[in-house]
Amino acid sequence: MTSSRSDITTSFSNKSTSNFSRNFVGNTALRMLKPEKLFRCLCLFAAFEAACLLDTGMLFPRESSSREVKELNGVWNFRADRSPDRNQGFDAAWYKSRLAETGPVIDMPVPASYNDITQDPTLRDFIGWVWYEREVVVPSRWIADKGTRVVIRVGSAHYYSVVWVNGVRVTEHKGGHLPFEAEIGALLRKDPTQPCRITIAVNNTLSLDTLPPGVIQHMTDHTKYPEGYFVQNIYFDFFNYAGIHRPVLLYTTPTAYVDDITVVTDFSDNTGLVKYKVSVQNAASATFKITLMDKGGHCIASSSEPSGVLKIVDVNLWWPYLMHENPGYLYSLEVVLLAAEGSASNDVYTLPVGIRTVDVTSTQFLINKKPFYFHGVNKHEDSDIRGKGLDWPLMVKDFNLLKWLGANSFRTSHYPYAEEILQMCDRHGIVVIDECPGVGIKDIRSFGNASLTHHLVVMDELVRRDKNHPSVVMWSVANEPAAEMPPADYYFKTLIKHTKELDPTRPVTFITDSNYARDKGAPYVDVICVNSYFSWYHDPGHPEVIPIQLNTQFENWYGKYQKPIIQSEYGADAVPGLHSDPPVMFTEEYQKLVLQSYHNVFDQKRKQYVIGELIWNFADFMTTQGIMRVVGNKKGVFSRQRQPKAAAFILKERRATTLHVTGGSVTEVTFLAVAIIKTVTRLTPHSGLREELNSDRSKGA
Ligand code: BDP
Repeated sequence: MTSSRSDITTSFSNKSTSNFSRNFVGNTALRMLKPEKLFRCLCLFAAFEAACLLDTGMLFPRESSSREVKELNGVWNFRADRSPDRNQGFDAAWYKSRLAETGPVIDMPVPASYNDITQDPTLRDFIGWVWYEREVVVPSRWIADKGTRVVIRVGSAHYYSVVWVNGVRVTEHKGGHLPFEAEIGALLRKDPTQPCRITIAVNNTLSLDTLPPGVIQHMTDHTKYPEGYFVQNIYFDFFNYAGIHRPVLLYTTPTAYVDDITVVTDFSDNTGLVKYKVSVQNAASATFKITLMDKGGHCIASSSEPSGVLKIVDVNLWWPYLMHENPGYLYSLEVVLLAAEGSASNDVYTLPVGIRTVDVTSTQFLINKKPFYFHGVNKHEDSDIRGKGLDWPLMVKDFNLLKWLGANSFRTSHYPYAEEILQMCDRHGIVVIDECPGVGIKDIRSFGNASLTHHLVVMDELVRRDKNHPSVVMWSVANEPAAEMPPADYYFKTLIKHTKELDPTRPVTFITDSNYARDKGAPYVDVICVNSYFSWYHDPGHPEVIPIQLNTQFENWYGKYQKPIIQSEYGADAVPGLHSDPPVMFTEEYQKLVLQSYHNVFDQKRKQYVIGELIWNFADFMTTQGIMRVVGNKKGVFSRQRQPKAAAFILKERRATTLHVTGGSVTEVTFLAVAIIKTVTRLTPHSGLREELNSDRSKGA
């Protein structure tokens, strides 16, 4: 298995070779490179050109000597538009005056989902427009200084948002989970005596071409439903939380400002390379001071070019947690856009930079050219009361629990997580598979042009936001789409190609639960990510089938594609405190047994081509009500309140003994299990397990 590995390595930083020379004329760092290093370096820059397809950047707002940030978190005024067509707010122009002047308002925290904040079930399940408002005191110097740009930024709101400042519409945005912003300085200056009143209307309605998709169903039988009754159908298994989920803030920049930075990193022996590209706005003739600093704040490389290569001698690479004694090493790239003569100020932006490479072979996932095994979890942004709202205590607790578990990675199932979370991953060396909200693409109409066009834009926005995080090692464009449907071929071909054009430096995947022989998207992915729930949705109560079924699953997928495989979901529900021996479904013992049975197979297959295991799920989470869910999904190894179930200790122990062992070099072997698996496999061929599974299973949604 190992002999051919290096021949077929796909380097995700080395793909495109066009158009590089014009970037580098006069680049001293590049001229200093030895000739044999030049080719790789130039290729990397070409990759970069491809990565910069978007017009404007979306840098995380950071304070600096030229930038101020004012957080608008706290209690906002709030009203749900309960009119039959949910349009009263627009008809009566609620944005034109104080919200309290057009009707009653209640207190609503930001950031938070609004659903679980009150005792009102109709607000918990509300579908349609809700209105948020607050007044802000803007520092007078921001207004007085015409050379200051003032920007409003919303970290994320579900799902369609319109923003007004003092009654003037300043921006709108389709889609949750990703940030959007608008410059409002000129507007504020029009009448500096007015307070700054911010109104944000947010609509959580999902349709066939939103991400995730959904369908509004109107119930017209008035013997069964009241007049105007409708429900939102969704095809995903988490509560459809809504509201302003991430911080809203104002920040400033000088008029001429750093709009975007892209970094791509590489290394050779002990020399690191940071290829960077800076783009600016409103600067006719920009001059720069670029400095790369180590952790101690010492300058280790510098340049005065808007793009170039910085060379780091004795580089400290960015390593995953538990793969190195000093994981998550970050340098700081300070970009100073020097003020043109006569203009007020420089712009300063500092970007954390981790130097690492990612490569995929037919059997391995390499980080810094070493095999990496995803000992990970799937998560949700989900907790009591705040729903999907960003919550610092919860975030820090979750990172402590990840480390306690010995987890080195997670997937952002099933949507992009807050940037603040990715920053923690960068710092702690937690590896991320970054997933877009392409979850629940089950209806054939969701493969149409409108859906695809929106999906491409969402990938633009996701890559633009997360491209510089060293922790992000792979993009996932969807979770469990109906990949056997005919239009899935064109859809995934286009989507994955587009994502690779945006970012040739990272592998691309989507998560499948389709039959290996009929999955139309799998040919285009770099890594096969497969979900299965043997002995749960299929053969419920029979964990003894796991070894044969899991083994068959892996052999089938690898046999067809010869690509490395991640078990991207596996698990079983356990209601904390329910016990039974012999184990039965929903008890802690059963959940333990399922995990152990999966692990035995992983430990065989990781010697060949299995490169990771992501438990479903890190913690219990809320879902739509339904006959399959007992106050939410209970597949967490922690409860929703983050207390461990018995299964958490299984993972902790497992990772304490096997974490350092990565693909191809596993030492501990359960020979007996191998023998049993082999025998049984020969006797019973695979029979389209997932199909049966799908027909057996109907979720709450
Ligand atoms: C998988 C889905 C995940 C569900 C899980 C389950 O990807 O969102 O929560 O099943 O049913 O198929 O627990």
